[in-house]
Amino acid sequence: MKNISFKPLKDIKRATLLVLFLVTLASCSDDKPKTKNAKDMLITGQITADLTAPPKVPVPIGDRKAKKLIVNMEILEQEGTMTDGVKYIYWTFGGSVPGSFIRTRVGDEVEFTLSNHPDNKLPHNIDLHAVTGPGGGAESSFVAPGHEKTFSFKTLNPGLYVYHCATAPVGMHIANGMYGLILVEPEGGLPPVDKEYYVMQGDFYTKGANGERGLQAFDMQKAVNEDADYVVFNGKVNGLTGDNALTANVGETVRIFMGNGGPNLVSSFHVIGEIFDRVFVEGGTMVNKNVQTTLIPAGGAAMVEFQVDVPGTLVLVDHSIFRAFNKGALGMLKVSGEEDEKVYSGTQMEGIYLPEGSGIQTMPSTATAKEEAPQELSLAERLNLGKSVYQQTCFACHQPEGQGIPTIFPPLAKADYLNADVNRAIDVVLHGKSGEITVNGTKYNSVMTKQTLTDTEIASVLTYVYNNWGNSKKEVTSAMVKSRRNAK
Ligand code: HEC
Ligand SMILES: [Cu+2]
Repeated sequence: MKNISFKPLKDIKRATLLVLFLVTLASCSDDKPKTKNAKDMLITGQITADLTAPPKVPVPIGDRKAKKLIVNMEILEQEGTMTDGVKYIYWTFGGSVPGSFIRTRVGDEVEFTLSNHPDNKLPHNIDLHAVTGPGGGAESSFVAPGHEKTFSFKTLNPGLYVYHCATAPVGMHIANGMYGLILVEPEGGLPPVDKEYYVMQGDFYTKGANGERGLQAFDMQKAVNEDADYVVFNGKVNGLTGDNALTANVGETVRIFMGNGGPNLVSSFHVIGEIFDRVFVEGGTMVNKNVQTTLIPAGGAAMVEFQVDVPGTLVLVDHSIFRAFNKGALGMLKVSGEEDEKVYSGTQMEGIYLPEGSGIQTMPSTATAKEEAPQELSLAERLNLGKSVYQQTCFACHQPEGQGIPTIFPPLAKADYLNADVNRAIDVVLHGKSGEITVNGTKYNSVMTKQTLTDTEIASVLTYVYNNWGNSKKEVTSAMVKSRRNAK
């Protein structure tokens, strides 16, 4: 079974021969999917690997011969931004999360030098899933701050592999961002495409809840409980949106080298508005076609390829969908070019895929609920009714204790905006609110939809809000709401 190439079949005779061959192959039990003789493949010369930070990847290997490939990687522990106002100390391979992309071919002899920057606090190492050998290199690469370690390995199996730190506590090192991808191209290289990108999902666990400001420490207990505060692409919320969005032109074929560092969660990787033409399942050799969502295990990867046919914004998500809209697992691929009404004729929308509440929400133009003659309730009655109104409507955005979600939903607890002007607060609930406002020193530029509530309900909910969470204890009556409603 040497040098078989699958050329288009020209006649029945060849087809019969092929069937016979396949039957023989299937019965050949010791067949290994390894590239033949990768172990003995000759090395011609030496080059230094060009490493890239995500979402970039190094240039394709093409048909270059197997070589000695020098890889120099430096570990850096550094502060970065998880999301607006939230900082995190990331531990990185090469200064990025995920770490630098390594591109090799089968038969390469990789000489890997791992250095641990002198300013770092901890020892680290690397376990490359592309290595055949105990620990994937972990033992040989264990390195203290200010030192470096070198080890060599031969790439035997083509595929897309995860690498990660494996220093105890292993989960913590991975949770802090210590993972990346190494691609081992098959003999002759991968089929050429127009655009290649590097994306990795990861889950993060912080002492504070999602969005809580300041420098957030790693939370071991939440990590053990697999209760992630952030699930993100390329190390942070909005790592692939806005200026960081991926790009392509209509007609181009895009290949995403998609990995999942975990440490805990598996990814149901999906691109809203596309179908994967080809998926190299689990980063291996098997190709599946016409796939909507592909599962990427923690510590696993896949190569997905698709041609983009129409302009617009495609949205990358983990289809465990709360992770996408509430924890950050959302990225964008902006496709420019000519419309093709044959393929898609709908309207283009992208804002709706921003975090919940800050995206496009139209202000309903229907009138708010009416009541014949607003009744005036006692303070106790208003507090009671107000609490239930709050728990049915307001709390979804402003949160159970009025604490809000930084930069998305302003707080109502100890809120200077609320306490400064009661009529303005009534107007917000009556008519909704959009545009920039500053609450307790933080800017919000979002949309609160008009609330469909009666005057009595509005009076009650505002009285409840004013009389809780350190607010000014004002009372709002139905008559006050009524006069604002009629004020125009
Ligand atoms: C769909 C989410 C949502 C719901 C539900 C909601 N709000 Fe808001 N609210 C917002 C957003 C967003 C803003 C800021 C609007 C802006 O940026 O201009 C806001 C602003 C406010 C403000 C002014 C800013 C502040 O923090 O003082 C008040 C008061 C307020 N909301 C009260 C309420 C009350 C009371 C309810 C329930 C009856 C409610 N909201 C329901 C999203 C919501
Ligand atoms: Cu480490």
